[in-house]
Amino acid sequence: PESPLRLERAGAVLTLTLDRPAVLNSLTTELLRALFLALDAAAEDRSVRCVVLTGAGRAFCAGQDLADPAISPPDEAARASGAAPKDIGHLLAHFYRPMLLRLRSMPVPVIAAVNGVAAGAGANLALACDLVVAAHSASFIQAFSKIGLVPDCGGTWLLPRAVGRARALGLAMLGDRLPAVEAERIGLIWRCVDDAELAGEVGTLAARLAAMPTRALVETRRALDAAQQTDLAGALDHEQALQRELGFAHDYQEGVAAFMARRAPSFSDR
Ligand code: T3D
Repeated sequence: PESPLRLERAGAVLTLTLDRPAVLNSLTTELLRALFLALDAAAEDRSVRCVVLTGAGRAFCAGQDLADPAISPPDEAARASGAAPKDIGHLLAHFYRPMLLRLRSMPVPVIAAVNGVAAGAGANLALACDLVVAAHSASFIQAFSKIGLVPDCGGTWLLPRAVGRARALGLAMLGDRLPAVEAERIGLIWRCVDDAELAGEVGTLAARLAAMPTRALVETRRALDAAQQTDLAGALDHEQALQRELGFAHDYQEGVAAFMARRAPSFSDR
């Protein structure tokens, strides 16, 4: 059977495409595992310097596949014969959690190219990426409350940090469709671009990030996340330690040398 995840390489950029367009690229355990393994392999492959995550067809991702036979609730007949209801906690622990932690700790920048609707876990998967670029026709839906659940895939952590408690609660409780242009306006995503320009804009951005000092970019993500849990003095200490470490690295030497010589730098640390 064909893989639900498509992998494409262009130079140092790896594009991962969620590829189940008939069901809006909703996530099965098979797709979640494929995503984890692809991210893990990319993390090991030093020739990869940027990852792009996108969806095939008209959607980015409609979240958990609510009909995945691997986790579907028992039907009436099965329930009558004593089958247990599905254990969503198990699904999260074994498939979502490892995938999301793998994504957030990638040693390279990750771009979400949100080509269409991103709902439920699909929305929070996109928002967990470093830079989120969405097509004008795309939208974000915290669909969880509509089926009696709370935001998962890191949503409870990400949303209030990104847009504040008031907006996070509005989005998560109501589960309304948030158009990409609004998502950009409230600072939930990096950019909203014309549909026809999404692929080109993301390609340019990915190539640009791939040519940048990867280690510095990744430490920037980590430092910003870590700073959420500390006071100013703690953040200053962390900045100082990182700057010290990066100051000994090749990319810094190269960056300064290139600036002085008025030439383009050639970064290689990862
Ligand atoms: O197991 C658990 O519950 C664990 C939970 C984990 C976290 C979650 O992700 S919970 C949230 C799950 N996702 C949703 O609740 C979203 C469900 N989808 C929708 O609300 C709508 O599809 C959209 C708003 C995203 C898009 O609407 P629309 O009108 O553009 O498309 P559609 O007609 O609803 O969907 C097209 C097809 O995709 C359709 O199949 P069909 O009728 O053509 O055969 C639809 O059933 C299928 N589809 C869409 N989303 C899912 C799905 N199939 C399975 N699972 C889905 N999540």
